[in-house]
Amino acid sequence: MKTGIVIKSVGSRYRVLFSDGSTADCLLRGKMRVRDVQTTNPVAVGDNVIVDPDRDEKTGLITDILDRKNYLLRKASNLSKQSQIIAANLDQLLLMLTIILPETRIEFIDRILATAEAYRIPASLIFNKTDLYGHDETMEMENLISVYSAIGYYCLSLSLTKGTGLEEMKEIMKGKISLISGNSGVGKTTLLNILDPSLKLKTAEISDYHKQGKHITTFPEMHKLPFGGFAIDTPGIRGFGVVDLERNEIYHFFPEIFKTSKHCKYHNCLHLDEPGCAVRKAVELGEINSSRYRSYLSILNDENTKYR
Ligand SMILES: Nc1nc2c(ncn2[C@@H]2O[C@H](COP(=O)(O)OP(=O)(O)O)[C@@H](O)[C@H]2O)c(=O)[nH]1
Ligand SMILES: [Mg+2]
Ligand SMILES: [Zn+2]
Repeated sequence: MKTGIVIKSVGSRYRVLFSDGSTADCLLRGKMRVRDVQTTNPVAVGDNVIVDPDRDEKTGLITDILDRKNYLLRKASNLSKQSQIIAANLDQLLLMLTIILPETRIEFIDRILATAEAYRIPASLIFNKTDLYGHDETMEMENLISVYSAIGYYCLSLSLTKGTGLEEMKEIMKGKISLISGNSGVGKTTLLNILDPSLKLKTAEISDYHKQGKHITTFPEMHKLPFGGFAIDTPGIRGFGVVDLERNEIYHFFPEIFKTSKHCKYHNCLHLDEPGCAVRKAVELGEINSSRYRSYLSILNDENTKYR
């Protein structure tokens, strides 16, 4: 028996990396107890698994999954009740975004951050393509950096084309399992290729964005970084729904709203139009950013948000 970490799913097989650097493509043992029947994939990248290797050690059977520190889910499809585990045991989520080409919507940022909070995964904001920014874009980035750092999110600006910010980027990724998320076209794959030139992953031309289908079912792959740690790219994943939340729980995942909510008159305040709501007051006073509050309302009122 050996312990390893799942780095890729290949059909019904899972590629497992062992501490000596070797890998094996493994099937799940038929009788393996699967804890969560609501997911389409019982094993995901980042899972630590016990493997019973075959003779040649190139294949084997996964006989058990070790307890997960955390995991991220997305709904398998809009109609499905099932969800897919995107990845497990994440140390951090790095949300890559760009002010232009493409423009990243604030609500998209806040949805991803709230999801990370819900799954207790520390998140940082990585602003890429700064080489394309003029005065207005730079101002907008600085504004977002001040909003999000005040809440407690680490922010970094980057130009992968010029290489600025790259050393800081390596520093925060070193020795950790990082999920790189963000809209298509922001530079996620470019980053991985720079961190490990041997990967030679395919990057997309900007004109290709619209060609990307809505229901790409590719599974994420985990790449070992030459300086230690792993990075998971999320191709075709446009965002992850905030799944399995109570309606009155959403604001827990907006740290600054949660903090202020302790001063609301009613303990079950949803911060809509209840009397004595400290959150609304803080928004009026500019202590809570109004776009963050709008994102909160939008998640709360989104019929696609699945409530328990
Ligand atoms: N100008 C500029 N272009 C970049 C930068 N980083 C990536 N790109 C380009 O943006 C496009 C999309 O990058 P890609 O890595 O495929 O994005 P992904 O969809 O997030 O994986 C490619 O043409 C890259 O060459 C950057 O810092 N500046
Ligand atoms: Mg990509
Ligand atoms: Zn309130």
